[in-house]
Amino acid sequence: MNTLLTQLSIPLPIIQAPMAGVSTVELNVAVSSAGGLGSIGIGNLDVDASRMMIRSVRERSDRPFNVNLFCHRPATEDPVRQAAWIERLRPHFANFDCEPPQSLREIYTSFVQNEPMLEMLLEERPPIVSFHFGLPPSSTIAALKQAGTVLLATATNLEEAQAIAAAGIDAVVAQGYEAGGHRGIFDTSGLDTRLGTLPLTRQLASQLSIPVIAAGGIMEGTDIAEAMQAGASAVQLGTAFLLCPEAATDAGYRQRLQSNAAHETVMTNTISGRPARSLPNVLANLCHEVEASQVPDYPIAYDAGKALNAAAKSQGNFDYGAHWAGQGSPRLRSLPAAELVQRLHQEMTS
Ligand code: FMN
Repeated sequence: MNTLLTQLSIPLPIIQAPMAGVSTVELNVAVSSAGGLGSIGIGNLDVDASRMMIRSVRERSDRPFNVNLFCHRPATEDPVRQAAWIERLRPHFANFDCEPPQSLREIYTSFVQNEPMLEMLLEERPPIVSFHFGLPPSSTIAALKQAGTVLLATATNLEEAQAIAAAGIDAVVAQGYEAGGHRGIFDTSGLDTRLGTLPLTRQLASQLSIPVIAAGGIMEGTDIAEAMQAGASAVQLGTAFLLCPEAATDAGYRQRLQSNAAHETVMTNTISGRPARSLPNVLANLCHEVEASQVPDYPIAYDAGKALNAAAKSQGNFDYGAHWAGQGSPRLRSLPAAELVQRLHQEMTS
């Protein structure tokens, strides 16, 4: 018996990854209605916008859904590094006749120190909450569990997964190096073992007593079957949903996902300040020129990246976007989300 599916109250072992800024209420509802688990990412939103998004999901569906938060170590201000980063980007802004911002700020508040966000969650009581980049304080975990919330958290290695299990989290998302978007690694200054999805899933499933959800490079039903064979109780797919009409993927992003760029994803920290797998573009590729230590902390660097992308996009240039995408991108399918979930289910069982 798959206890995770019982815990999550879903029939299919398919989770649509939370993708802050890209996964919409519509995507969530379509996936949940098809029997998977839809997720919304609120790591980039303030309390009011998060509450509205949760309520909007509830108005459209009575299915379970997942709400995802960022638990990164709060950024350390470094005025010298930040000023140098602004200067490095100045010529790129000049390409669009724009001045860079005079200073950069921490654009997202980490959930590890966001008491009002916790209060909102305790009031709204979403059925499932997941954490990326680390864990919140144990008092926060206890309060959410007390409210009956099922908790999930991302791990990229065994040590993180063991910390997640020890903290009382219900299931771990095993995020392989293939995965699109931000790497959930807790400490970006430490060693990154860069384990692929299947080896990581096997390792965690054999070492932990909590269920494992495999994430990274899963695009087709056969990938799901393989991940389950490796010990996963469910899978989490992000990139696979990027071309769904319900996703907020913009036109430039969609176009690049369907180009040769999809074959050349890069793990870069120059867009946001944290390693993330992206389609190659001018901003992503800066990681080949600079030392990681030259890039401001996450999400301070993201403030500059977003400003530069806005300047470029306003002139029809898509070379500076946060075009997160996994190694599975060349196998992307452009289908409505419910149809994609049905197709994945058929493929995994045939
Ligand atoms: N994971 C999170 O926990 N929170 C996020 O907000 C988030 N945003 C993402 C945005 C995009 C566009 C993508 C592609 C992934 C994002 N991820 C996020 C990572 C996913 O949770 C998941 O680990 C990843 O998508 C799995 O690999 P795949 O993209 O190859 O399916």
